[in-house]
Amino acid sequence: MKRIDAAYHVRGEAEYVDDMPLPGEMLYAAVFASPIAHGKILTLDTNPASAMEGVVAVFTADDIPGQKLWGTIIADSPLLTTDEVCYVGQPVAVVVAKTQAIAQKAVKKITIKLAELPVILDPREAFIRGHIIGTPRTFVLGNVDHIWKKCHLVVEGTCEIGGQEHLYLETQRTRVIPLEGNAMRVYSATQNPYLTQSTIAQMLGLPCHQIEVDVKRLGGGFGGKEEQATLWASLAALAAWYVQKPVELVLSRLDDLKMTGKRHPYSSDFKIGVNKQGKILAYEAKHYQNAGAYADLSTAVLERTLFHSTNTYFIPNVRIFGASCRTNQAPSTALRGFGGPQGMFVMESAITKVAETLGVSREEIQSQNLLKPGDIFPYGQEMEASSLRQTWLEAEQTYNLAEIKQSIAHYNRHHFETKKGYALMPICFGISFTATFLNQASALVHVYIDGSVSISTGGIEMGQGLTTKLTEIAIKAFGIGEERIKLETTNTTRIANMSASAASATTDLNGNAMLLAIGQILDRLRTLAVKELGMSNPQKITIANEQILYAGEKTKLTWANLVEKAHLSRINLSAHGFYATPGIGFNHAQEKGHPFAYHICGTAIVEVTLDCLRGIYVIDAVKIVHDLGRSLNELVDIGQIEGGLAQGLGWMTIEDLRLNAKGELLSNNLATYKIPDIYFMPDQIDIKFLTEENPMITPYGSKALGEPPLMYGIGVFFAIRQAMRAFNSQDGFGFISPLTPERVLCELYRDELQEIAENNVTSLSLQPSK
Ligand code: MTE
Ligand code: LUZ
Ligand code: MOS
Repeated sequence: MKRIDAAYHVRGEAEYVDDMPLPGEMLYAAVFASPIAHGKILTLDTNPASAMEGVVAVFTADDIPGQKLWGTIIADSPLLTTDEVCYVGQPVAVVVAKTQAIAQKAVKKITIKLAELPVILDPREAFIRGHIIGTPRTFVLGNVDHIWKKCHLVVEGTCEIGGQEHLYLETQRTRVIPLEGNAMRVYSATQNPYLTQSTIAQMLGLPCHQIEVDVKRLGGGFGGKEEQATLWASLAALAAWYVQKPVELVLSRLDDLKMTGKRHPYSSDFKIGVNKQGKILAYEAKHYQNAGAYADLSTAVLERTLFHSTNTYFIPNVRIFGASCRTNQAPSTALRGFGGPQGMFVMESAITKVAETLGVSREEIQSQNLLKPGDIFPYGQEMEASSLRQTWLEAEQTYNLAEIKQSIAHYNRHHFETKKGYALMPICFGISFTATFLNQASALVHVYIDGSVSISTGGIEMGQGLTTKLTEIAIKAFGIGEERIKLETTNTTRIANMSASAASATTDLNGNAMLLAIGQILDRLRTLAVKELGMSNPQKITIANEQILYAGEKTKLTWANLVEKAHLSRINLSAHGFYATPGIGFNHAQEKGHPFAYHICGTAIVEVTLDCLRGIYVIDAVKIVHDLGRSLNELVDIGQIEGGLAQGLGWMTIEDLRLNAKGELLSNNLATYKIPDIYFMPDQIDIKFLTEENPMITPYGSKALGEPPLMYGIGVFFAIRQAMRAFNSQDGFGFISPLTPERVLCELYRDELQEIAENNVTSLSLQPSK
């Protein structure tokens, strides 16, 4: 089956918030935001804005009748701030005007006087000062302290890991329509309709049932609309509530870049000990997470960092520490991988340092420490997946690793100014929200008398192909044609209390809820069918190609006439399904449990060529073996793998978020923040799937897929590093991401650059150090 919305996208017919028919008299909101990263507000003058022709109203925190703070985990974030500003771009006031242009002009007329306060951007500094969100966490397995002295080699190091911008195509956007009786309908580009509903209700002091949130699809979310769409929706709702007219709030790209949070930067320490054979005996990591100014999802992101801190390796003695550190930048938030990639990067860095110190290949260390089924993760769960080693071996064999290594060695012997490198990147990613209660979903299914089907779930289509996958599931479950099935918008009046569409679990959760609803309807239809056919066993009824079969044999009944008969027999053709993932849980006091329903595994080989005179590199190939389970739609899945990979490669290499010391974002537009394009992507992307059915309860043996492929991209860092070492074998390249061409150059010629700096040299012939 083709992707359901492909044709709409290609024809430009796909509806987003902006494509909804304009209501009469729509007003536009714009946000006045803090110009500095930290300060006390002395005075705020909104009068010049209010006085402008075309301005309808200006709102500040004083106008919020209900709760002024919001946040899923810790409600510490002001919707509009009053006394203090804590990051550049923090909302202070909302202007509502007749046009977007007037609203934006009016924002510029607002004046604010601030007394500047110290700006902290470094998570370690925040940690030392005790600016910590939630409580630091420590996962322990075995006892590292007893083991260090028994190790053949112990190495230590530090990683600096950059953030990442989501760069969804559709910027944050909400349109709010007031309805009769103090109700409101909210069209919002959010991954989290219930959070939007409940936050608006609490802000206005209304019951949730007064707020209806409706989402057709997003122009990308990538985690950036899991928590943070809520703020903009709430501000639009506040305005619409007061003026009782439709109000739209949309962030321009530049405002979106400046005002919204990004992937968490981390500063981490590692210590790793191995025996003579390279078996890892002990591993310790300390993660200082740059959480930004408010809690947002940071403590959950940190938790996932801890869960994935040993990546694909079994290590008998482990201690992982992590702290969410409050800094003066926009609150860091969910981004594909949700802290997992950071934990895995540090682990891979530690292994790299071991391999470099011992003078062996990375994969020699990696391969002998791979998790086997039954191995224990530091968080107490047993590894259940048997496919990890299989993906590793298949990657080695299918892509002929021996030959790749040989040809790279050969190339490097015969080239001086360009060098090649490769890296293997195995991944293991836990599927389930780590907050167990979020692993629930519901679905509402109606069969109409004409045999057509309407399906609502709590899942959000954000480009990941959810609609296509849910349709595939419904087709299979009902045994009817695609044209019979319609996936409705995601709406809080049809589906209550949904979790965010996130954690790669949207199809698993919502698909299972939908199957439970469909199952109820099918049970009723089967009972009717045996009656109609004069048969006895409803279990023998199946439906295929819209034909009703009994024991596999065609009967006189079709889908269409069975449904019609059901209606005439007063049989309920609607059902609500509810699903909660069984068997998961976590004990926070002990930091042990079974948080994940299952794990996703795979292995990638990344190959690069580095121009050692310029620092620029080409990603030659990425070759992946991925355990996909039974695919619901292979085209969608390939798209997710390639897209996730692109995002991972970009995070590690060219996506360079820069703030100055005042906390102002320097990479604040698409000329200074570069993401991978078609030319940056490797010419060769090979993907091989393992297709064993998922033994866990998922729709038709499928496996979750959305986030894991991003983590294959981590390999590129170590492939480039290897090429760097082929040119300049000095020790002491940093584990600092992103590894931009500029950074590569600075690292390759560190000694020369230092000489320039120290001796005020004006010209220098660049030579590799050794
Ligand atoms: N793919 C597209 N095209 N757009 C997106 O916004 N989000 C990613 C991933 N793939 C995203 C995407 C993220 S962060 C997640 S958690 C999953 O999709 C969410 O969808 P799923 O649960 O259905 O995999
Ligand atoms: N969101 C969340 C997530 O709330 N909990 C999670 O565990 C998670 N994991 C990945 C992405 N988003
Ligand atoms: Mo994805 S980071 O779980 O939205």
